[in-house]
Amino acid sequence: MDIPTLTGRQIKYIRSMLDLSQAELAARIGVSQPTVYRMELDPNKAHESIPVLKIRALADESLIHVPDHAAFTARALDAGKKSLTEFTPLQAEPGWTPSSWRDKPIQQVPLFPDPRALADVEDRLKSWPPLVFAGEARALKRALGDVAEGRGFMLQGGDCAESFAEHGADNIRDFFRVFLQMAVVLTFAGSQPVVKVGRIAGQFAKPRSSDTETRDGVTLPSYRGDIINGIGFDAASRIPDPNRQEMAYRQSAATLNLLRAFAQGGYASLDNVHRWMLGFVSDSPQKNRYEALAARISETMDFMRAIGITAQSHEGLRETDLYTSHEALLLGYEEALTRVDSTTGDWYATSGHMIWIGDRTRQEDHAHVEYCRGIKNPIGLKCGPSLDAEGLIRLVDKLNPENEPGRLTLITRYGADKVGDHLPKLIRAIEREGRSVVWSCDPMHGNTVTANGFKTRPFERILREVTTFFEAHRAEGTHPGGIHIEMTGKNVTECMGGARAISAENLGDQYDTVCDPRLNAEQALELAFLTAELLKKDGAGSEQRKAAE
Ligand SMILES: [Co+2]
Repeated sequence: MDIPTLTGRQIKYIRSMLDLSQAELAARIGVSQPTVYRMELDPNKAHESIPVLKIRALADESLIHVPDHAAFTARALDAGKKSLTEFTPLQAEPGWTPSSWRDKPIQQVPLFPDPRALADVEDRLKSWPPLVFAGEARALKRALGDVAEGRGFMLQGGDCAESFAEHGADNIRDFFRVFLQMAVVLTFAGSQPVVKVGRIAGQFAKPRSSDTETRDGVTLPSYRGDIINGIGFDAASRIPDPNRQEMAYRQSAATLNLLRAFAQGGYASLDNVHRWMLGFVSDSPQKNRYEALAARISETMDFMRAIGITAQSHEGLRETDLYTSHEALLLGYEEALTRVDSTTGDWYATSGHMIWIGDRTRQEDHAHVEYCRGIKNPIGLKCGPSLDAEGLIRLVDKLNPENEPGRLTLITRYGADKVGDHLPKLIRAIEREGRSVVWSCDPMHGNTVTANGFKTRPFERILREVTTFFEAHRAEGTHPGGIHIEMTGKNVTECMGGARAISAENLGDQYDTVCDPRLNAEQALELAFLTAELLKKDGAGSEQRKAAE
């Protein structure tokens, strides 16, 4: 008897005809998903094994005719290389599943030495409770829908990357306090409702420009964030360890628990607006400014109390909504936490309320876009200088085909010198096509320079990018909907400038970040005041426009 063989390409063909993910096919033939992944890896390699017999049997059962391997190749040779990608149904769009990204090309994947250990961790995570709930993600999408329509402002911020070492109650409290102060400044000085989204409780994975790092002739895998490997420059730290995903999950759960308590347990009550300043450096340049604003808020609260509206009787004065977000980079982890919402039957990422796609992983036919198109959470898309208007519209088609307000936030990150050239083109394309998006400005990632041996960001450039972002939107008649910043509640010296004028020489004083330089508490608050002024001007501008119409 002839032993049947199948090539990687034939196996993928059969699987796409059966409309199964790699994990689903694996379950049908009694092997692990990595086994199927490996069989499909080389399209030209022939396999003969019990699993292959079973795949054959599945194809026969479903009356699937499997073309000879040579037929695929001949067709491809016939029509040139390009037609191979058009040769259905190999590349046909099968239905989305939480694992359908595994069939796509992917960037920024760590190489786990033991795929079985990785699969075991992912299986365990699948049985663990969701970190956030679908209803909360929908509430955030509604709030962002208002921002997309010009009502409100989104404040998104937190660490570049969270770390296992910095996980402490003080860090979380300090972040929350400064974030709340910023929100209050934007709400009262900018006269806008503010949607608060932390870059927290899940922001652990980092894209890198190189897979390896070499020091003194030693080459090791690059540090990719605490969820993947350790920052120490030794082999034991740098080899990707799947068990770190469980640590990241547990740290996210603990962080979220404390944030929920702060947001709803009374700390966030506007009655405490003065107390949030406690612990802030007493000679801070922002102190007087903030105290003056806090005094105005207290006066307003006194007035409201006099007419019977108190923090005790009104939830909105007593509690706040704080949402979580992170870059959805490590898709195996995201997949394991993707759950069906029992009330709607839709799939949601439950690793955070909002997730975003990074500038390095936004290729429209690749894995990260594939994963994000199928979940219903609000999604962010980082837009850098390499994204042109046509490419953006194709991505918007994929990620928000129903044009749902609040579904998609475009987070632009150009650098102070480039934003004025690039942003208007994207705004015009979105306006011309009538797409609903939230426009947010990331003034951090395009403004990184090196000074005195440190990676840093000049505050002046950060502010200039935000200002130009507002001006571009004012010129196009669109709504500057938010800012996305890297910040900490601590008094670090990582970004230069600000009212206290941190110099290149000061950078070494307290340079703590495990990744990119962050705004410290004073700089973050200063940015909030300056942004509030821009918002106020913008609000006045749009009223004048309306009056003129
Ligand atoms: Co960063």
